[in-house]
Amino acid sequence: MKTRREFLGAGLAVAGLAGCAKHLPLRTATPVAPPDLTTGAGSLKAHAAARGFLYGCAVDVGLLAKDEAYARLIREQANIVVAENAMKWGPLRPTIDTFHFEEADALVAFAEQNRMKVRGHNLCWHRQLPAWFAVEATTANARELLAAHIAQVAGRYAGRMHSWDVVNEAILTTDGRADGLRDSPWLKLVGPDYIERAFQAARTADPQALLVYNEYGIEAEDAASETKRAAVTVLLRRLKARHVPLDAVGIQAHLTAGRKYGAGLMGFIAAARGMGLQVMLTEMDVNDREWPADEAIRDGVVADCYGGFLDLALADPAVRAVLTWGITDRRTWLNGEGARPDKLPERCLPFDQKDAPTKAFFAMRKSFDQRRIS
Ligand code: 9MR
Repeated sequence: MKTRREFLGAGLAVAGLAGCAKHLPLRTATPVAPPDLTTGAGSLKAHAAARGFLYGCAVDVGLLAKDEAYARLIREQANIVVAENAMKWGPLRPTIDTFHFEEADALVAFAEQNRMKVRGHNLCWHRQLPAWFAVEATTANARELLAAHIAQVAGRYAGRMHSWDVVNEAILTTDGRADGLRDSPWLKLVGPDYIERAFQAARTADPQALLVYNEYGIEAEDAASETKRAAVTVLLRRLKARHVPLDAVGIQAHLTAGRKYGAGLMGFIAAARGMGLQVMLTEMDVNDREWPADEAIRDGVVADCYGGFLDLALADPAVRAVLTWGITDRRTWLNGEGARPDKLPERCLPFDQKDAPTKAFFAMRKSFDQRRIS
């Protein structure tokens, strides 16, 4: 992919080689190079902004530091970023009293230098807890550990964050509890009110950031998603009824090409809107692992899935941000956890292994353009 500048540069070089362009009759003037249609005014962020919402992506902060092409792609396309891992407990806090803020700080600095917004992910989750947690967190200290962690981490970036995923993935109905809560370490150590404690601590630490409950597995038209959506809706209602400082719900949107998305998703978004919540698609990608190796087939179904899902979700004005979980197929979690049986790399993001825009990029942009603005 040539950048706009490279294209313009190439055009000027051609004009220079042709020489004396000003003496040529207008009809035969050196043709101007075609505009680069996927950056600048053609970027995902520009098309999203024109329809009143944000587009961005999760960032591998280690890669950002050493790979200029990756950094450029993010600068060109995103106006909001989130650390894929750097702000989680595990990477951030290798011992109970040591914090490694370098990568998290670097992402916030990158965003500010490039006038992007930043999301924080996340303050309370059952995964990627540091190894010491299982040994040192107890029913006696867990409340204070959670509150102090949130005060320190959200407090460090106070006033600079667009939003924080305060609690991530707290519902798992198959754990069998009547309230649908996942049997997580936080539930075991603090009790079911760990969720509202986390939100209260986050509001105190950063009164400006939007506070988000973020969840997966609530997107599809199937029984498992329906059950989980119902449980998440009950949780959100309960938090609102108790005046917990909750501003938004994040729908992760890890999608599967070929699966049906529809009325259930729309009902969930409308219910959130009815509670006064914003909605963000926080981790969108489309896995192609149920499809054969043929690349044209995979690219087609992945693009259709992006387009169809975004056409649905963006029809609701509560949806204010769309983030993909990565931006180039060079860096996706989908080649690790639950990779394709044939181990071929997934073709799941708006840019391919060579950082060229995929069919999914164009499908996304088309859906963005179709959004009605009120
Ligand atoms: O993409 C992340 C991957 O690099 C980590 O190894 C993994 C560890 O659990 O987490 C991935 O991100 C997850 C996100 O934090 C929460 N929602 C699901 C994402 C994919 O697993």
